[in-house]
Amino acid sequence: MTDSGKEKSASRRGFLAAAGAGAALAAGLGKAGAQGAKPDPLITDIQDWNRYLGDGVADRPYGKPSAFEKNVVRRDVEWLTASRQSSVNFTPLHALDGIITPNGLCFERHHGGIAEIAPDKHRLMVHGLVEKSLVFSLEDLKRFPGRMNRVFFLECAANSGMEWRGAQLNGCQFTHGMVHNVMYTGIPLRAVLEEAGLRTNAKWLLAEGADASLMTRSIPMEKALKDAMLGWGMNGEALRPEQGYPLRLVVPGWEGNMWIKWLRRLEVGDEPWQQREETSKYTDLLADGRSRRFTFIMDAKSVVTNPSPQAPMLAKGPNVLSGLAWSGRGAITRVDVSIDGGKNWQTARIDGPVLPMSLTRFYVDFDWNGSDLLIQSRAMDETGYVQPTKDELRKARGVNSIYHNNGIQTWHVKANGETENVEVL
Ligand SMILES: Nc1nc2c(c(=O)[nH]1)N[C@H]1C(S)=C(S)[C@@H](COP(=O)(O)O)O[C@H]1N2
Ligand SMILES: [Mo]
Repeated sequence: MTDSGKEKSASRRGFLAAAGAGAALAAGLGKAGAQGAKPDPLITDIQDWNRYLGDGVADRPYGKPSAFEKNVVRRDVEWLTASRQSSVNFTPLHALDGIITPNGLCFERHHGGIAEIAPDKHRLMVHGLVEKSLVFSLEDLKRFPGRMNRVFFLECAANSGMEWRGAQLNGCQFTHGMVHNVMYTGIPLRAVLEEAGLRTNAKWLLAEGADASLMTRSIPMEKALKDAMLGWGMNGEALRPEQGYPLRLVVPGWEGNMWIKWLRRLEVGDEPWQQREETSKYTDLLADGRSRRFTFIMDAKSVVTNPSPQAPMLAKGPNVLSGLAWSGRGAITRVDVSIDGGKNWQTARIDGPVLPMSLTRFYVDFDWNGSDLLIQSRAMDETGYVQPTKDELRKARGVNSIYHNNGIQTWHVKANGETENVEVL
């Protein structure tokens, strides 16, 4: 990206030559390898794993990542994870690729800790403005027709919330890691509502969790009937306890708080309930003291995950810039990347499935000549919405809020490869 096309193809050849020197050398192709230095000769010696038998299948009934991946974990920020009354950790976005978040790495946000629920003791009640109140077991729900599998992102409205007043946390795990993207298995929420029979004045739905926080949110009936799901599966297996086992509400494209975990009750009503989580919390206080009401949809957003503060640039020459884009209004249509703080932009290459309301992966293959970079990405979605700058957002909303910060992120790559969270003024 910084070099001419001629230089680019020359050094690309150099890299391929080094990589072709032997499969056993591949592991040594870190920092030095990409620059063409000789790999450590010891790596070509016969190793223990080549000499001794490994574990058998009985040793690992449920597989775990390699011990060498032990740093790829959810992390929290000490001052943000005060207690079990309110806790949050973050997805290690900088260490992942593709669009699916592995189940054990999905960020968690709990308002009363993790409920450990025996599935045979769990029930879902549907009542209120319905023809007949119903109570379902999990097995009842699994017998409903119309089972479906859908990939959706879930983003907490507070994601990037610490960045409203300026660059704050050093790592995309912390600035953008309150998002995950998995394939849900379940049934349309519509199916159980229709089974109960909606009365004509049924306009809103209250969803309640079975955890200690009794999390409750009001959801417009229109959304509930359109694409919301009752989900029990996550990437092919049961939901994890952290994600609401055995049943959670899936509200595609809408703020994470509405995706009630450990879902136990659905009440049908004719107006919103004005619960704590939709009045004093999860509303955006504007500069003039008024609040935006019901900011349900997560607007288009993107972030460069590599390089980023926890994944700095390791070598000059060929590099793969990578990132994620998503929109609560539909599919991502384009992502632009800048390396000069937003003066010039180029369109990134999108790879992998492009699904509505799902994380979407983008890449820019480029050569780094060792100069300072100010890296940004800008997402566009199928409604024509363009991700704004942080200053544009501040002009419209002030800096009181912590929610719905989808402004453009800047990473400063220094000559030594170190990468920092900054803002371009
Ligand atoms: N029952 C219940 N549902 C809940 C919560 C909770 O604390 N209890 N937290 C909400 C919030 S604020 C978010 S952002 C998402 C987080 O989902 P996750 O833990 O799967 O990432 O769940 C939502 N659903
Ligand atoms: Mo949240």
